[in-house]
Amino acid sequence: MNISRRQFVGGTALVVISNATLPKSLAADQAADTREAPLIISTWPFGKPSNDEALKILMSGGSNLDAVEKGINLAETKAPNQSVGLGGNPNAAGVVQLDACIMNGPGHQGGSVAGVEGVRHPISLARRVMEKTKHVMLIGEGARMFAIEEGLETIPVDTTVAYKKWTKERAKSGTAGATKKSNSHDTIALLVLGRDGNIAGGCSTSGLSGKLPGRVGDSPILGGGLYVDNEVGAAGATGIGENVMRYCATFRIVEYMRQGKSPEEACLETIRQIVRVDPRPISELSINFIALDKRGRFGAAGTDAKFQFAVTTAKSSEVLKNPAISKLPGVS
Ligand code: SD4
Repeated sequence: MNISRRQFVGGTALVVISNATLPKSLAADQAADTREAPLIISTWPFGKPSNDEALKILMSGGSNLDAVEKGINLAETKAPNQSVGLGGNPNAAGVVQLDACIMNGPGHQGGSVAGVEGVRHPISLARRVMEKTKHVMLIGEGARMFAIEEGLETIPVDTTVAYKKWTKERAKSGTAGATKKSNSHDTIALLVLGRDGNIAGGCSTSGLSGKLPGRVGDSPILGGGLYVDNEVGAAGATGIGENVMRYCATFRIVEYMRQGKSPEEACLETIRQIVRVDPRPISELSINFIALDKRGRFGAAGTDAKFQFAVTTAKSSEVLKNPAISKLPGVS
């Protein structure tokens, strides 16, 4: 990506920094044709504390997978967002159903859980599926039972804070459900290029608010919300899952990088392709991507002007604005 023209955001306040004052570390990372690792990128400003946690894990000798899991665990517990973990948005029936997946570059391993209720850390559950079963994906009650078997933290579904909040809101507004336009969506996708040159990634969400019970989005789908290929790079997604998973969008991004495109250009080209084919106007697609490659380059692009992502290296940790918005047709 053309880092020299990017706008940076610090904390919650928006700060536009001139070219001359861009953080040298990130600019240098991007200019170098050699790998700068570790490199961690994630979706949204609330990804930054997760990146920082992941970096801490890596620096203290943890594995790339540990960094992904523990980083995302933080968002699942603490982040000031409404759509990761049990504090996330409930479905149309007022129940929080969580989706997550994880991939490890070496061995091309993947694990995933979908529509799981009452499990504090779905990313940890996805990792257990990957490491402890012969399967890739568990859903619903089966996934919950496996979480209990594995000793992961679970809570009774109908006593979640979110459930109470949701029912209160529903009483106030009269309606809440899948027929109403979703009003909020945030998901953490977090990608790690480790010092060993290997890549890992994860994605965790409660999905779109007011989704139909049983609806599964892109976030637990390998090639949808997340894709890792250890030969090339990795990509993650946030936005309206239906508009991501129909196109295997993160898989496409990685394949574009395999063909030589930079991470940003790979994200952009994937969006352009979707925009060409999809009957929806670009302003309604809500598809946002992050990517990194094996060389230590990163990039992002999205159709949402408000999309932001966090980038962390040993030298700096930043929240960046959607850098490519102006490079897409018809986006304002
Ligand atoms: C989903 N992609 O369930 C997720 C939601 C999301 O920002 O990313 N929101 O469709």
